[in-house]
Amino acid sequence: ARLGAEMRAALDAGQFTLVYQPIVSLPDGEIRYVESLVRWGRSSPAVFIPVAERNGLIVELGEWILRTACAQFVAWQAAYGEFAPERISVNVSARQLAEPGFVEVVADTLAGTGMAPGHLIVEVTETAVFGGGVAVRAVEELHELGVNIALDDFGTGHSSLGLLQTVPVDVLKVDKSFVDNLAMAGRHAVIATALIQVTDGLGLTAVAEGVETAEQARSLYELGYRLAQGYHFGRPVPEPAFNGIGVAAG
Ligand code: G
Ligand code: G
Ligand code: MN
Ligand code: NA
Repeated sequence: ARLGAEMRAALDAGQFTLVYQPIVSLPDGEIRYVESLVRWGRSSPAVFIPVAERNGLIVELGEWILRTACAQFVAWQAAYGEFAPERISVNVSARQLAEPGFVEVVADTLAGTGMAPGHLIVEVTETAVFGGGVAVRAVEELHELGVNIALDDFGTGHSSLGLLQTVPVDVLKVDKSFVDNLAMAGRHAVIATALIQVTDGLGLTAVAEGVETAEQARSLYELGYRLAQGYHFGRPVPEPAFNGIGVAAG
């Protein structure tokens, strides 16, 4: 309860910030998208986001995150032109998806910031949409608006390839756990290979997450991955360097 009250005060005092992590093309490492990630001092979002989900503050915090990310994206487009990212992604929790009026908030935010829906990616977890229901309807409505839908951490939650048939997914974010063990040419490499075949076959965009080494980037490229994210290419920062010069896959 104390953390909840502190978060309420922090939101009013403007103490939350966003950082942005590059999602780059392989093999050249040029920034294509950015993922927005919330920060609050030294506390981890892995701790405070679940608290905000339980006490309901995620709704207001989530609206602030969405508005801030969209406004930042539009400002980058104006400032960087062709070197600005093509898309920005925002993580959305199960609670937000289930909130009545969420889709309207997204539509109003896009209109208010002057951002075209196709530039936005909403990242949801498999678990959030697994049970169907209101969360899936919200995702369908967002997709109809022209917003891109990404399935985050794919392969770690309630993974089902059936989800790709019932939920309108545009981007599959292949979890770090598969990337970590690629070089061992074992199970993880087999799954990473299967997932790129599925995404290519379905016309989806695959993003490999948690790429930390040049060797992983090179292996992913050889498997057919064309987009990657991870510390090797850039950590989440307030302002990535949009200069068209990337960290090559090696
Ligand atoms: O940024 P970091 O890797 O520490 O994030 C830890 C967890 O918090 C991840 O699961 C991430 O998806 C989640 N997270 C980070 N930023 C946001 C956000 O803006 N909204 C939501 N709902 N979750 C976030
Ligand atoms: O759940 P989600 O994928 O949204 O969470 C993203 C989290 O992963 C963020 O907290 C981000 O800081 C973290 N992250 C991004 N790239 C890497 C990486 O290369 N290695 C590790 N360990 N974490 C990463
Ligand atoms: Mn994410
Ligand atoms: Na992820």
